[in-house]
Amino acid sequence: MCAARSKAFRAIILGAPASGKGTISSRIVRDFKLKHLSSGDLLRSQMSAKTDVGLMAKEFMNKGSLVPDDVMSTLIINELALLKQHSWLLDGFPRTLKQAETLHQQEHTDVVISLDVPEDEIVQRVAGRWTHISSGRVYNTEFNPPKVPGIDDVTGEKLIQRDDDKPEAVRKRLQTYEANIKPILDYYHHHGVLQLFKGRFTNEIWPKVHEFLSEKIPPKAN
Ligand code: G5P
Ligand code: MG
Repeated sequence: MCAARSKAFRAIILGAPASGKGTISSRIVRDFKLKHLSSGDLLRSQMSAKTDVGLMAKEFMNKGSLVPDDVMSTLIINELALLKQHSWLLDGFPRTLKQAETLHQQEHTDVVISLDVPEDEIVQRVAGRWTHISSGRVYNTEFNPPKVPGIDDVTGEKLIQRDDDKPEAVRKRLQTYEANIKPILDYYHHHGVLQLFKGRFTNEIWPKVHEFLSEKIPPKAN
C-alpha cells in the first residue's frame, strides 16, 4: 500500500482496549528494529506535561471517548515526521477511517497487525493493569507483575492505574472500538496489508506475530 514510498518499514498494530497492543509491541521492538509509537502513551505524556493538547485530550480519554480526529492526526503526523528515516510500529492509530485516510496521504503501510481477543478476557485484564506513565510500560497483577508491587522494574518509580480503566470508561472504550473498527479493517484488507491474529492470550498470539514479521523484516541479531 503506497503513499510517499520510503525504504523504511511501516507497521500498524490494531486491537480493542487491553487486547495486548502495548505488550506485543514491546516484544516486537525487542526482537525487530522498529521504533514504537503509541497514540495513548503520547496522549498520556501530554497530559502529564499539562500541555494544551494534553488538557483537552484528558476530557475525552477519561470518559472513554476518542480525541477528535484533527487533533489526533496532527499529533501523530508530527511525531512520525521525527521518525522519517526509521522503521516504525504505530500502536492505537488509526482509530477511525478518517485517521487511516489522513495517514495514507503521508505514509505508506507495509503491514497491519490486528489483534482479536475475546471481550470477557479484556474486561478481566483491565482490572489488574498497572502502568508506568513516562515509559508506557504495562504490568498486570497476574500476567506480568512488577518485581515490587506498585513500582516500575526499570526506574523504581510509582505505577498508576489509568483513570480510563474504570469499568464505565472501559465499557465505553469497547463500544467505541466496535463502532469504528470495521471500516478500518475493510480499508486495510482492500489494500492487501491486513493480517488478523486471533487468540485469548498474548503468549498464544505472539509466536504467530513473530513468525509473520520474520517473513517481512530480519529479526535483530542477538
Ligand atoms: P490507548 O492507550 O491506545 P487502548 O484502550 O486502545 O488505549 P490499551 O488500554 O493501551 O488500549 P493495549 O495496549 O491493547 O491496551 O493492551 P496492553 O496494555 O498491552 O494489555 C492490557 C493489560 O493486559 C496489561 O495489564 C497487560 O499486562 C495485560 N495482558 C497482556 N496480555 C495478557 C495475557 O495474555 N493475559 C493476561 N491475563 N493479561 C495480559 O488509548 C487510550 C485513549 O486515548 C485516546 C482515546 O481516548 C483512548 O480511549 N486515543 C485516541 N483517540 C482518538 N484517536 C486515536 N488514534 C487515539 N489513540 C488513543
Ligand atoms: Mg496500549
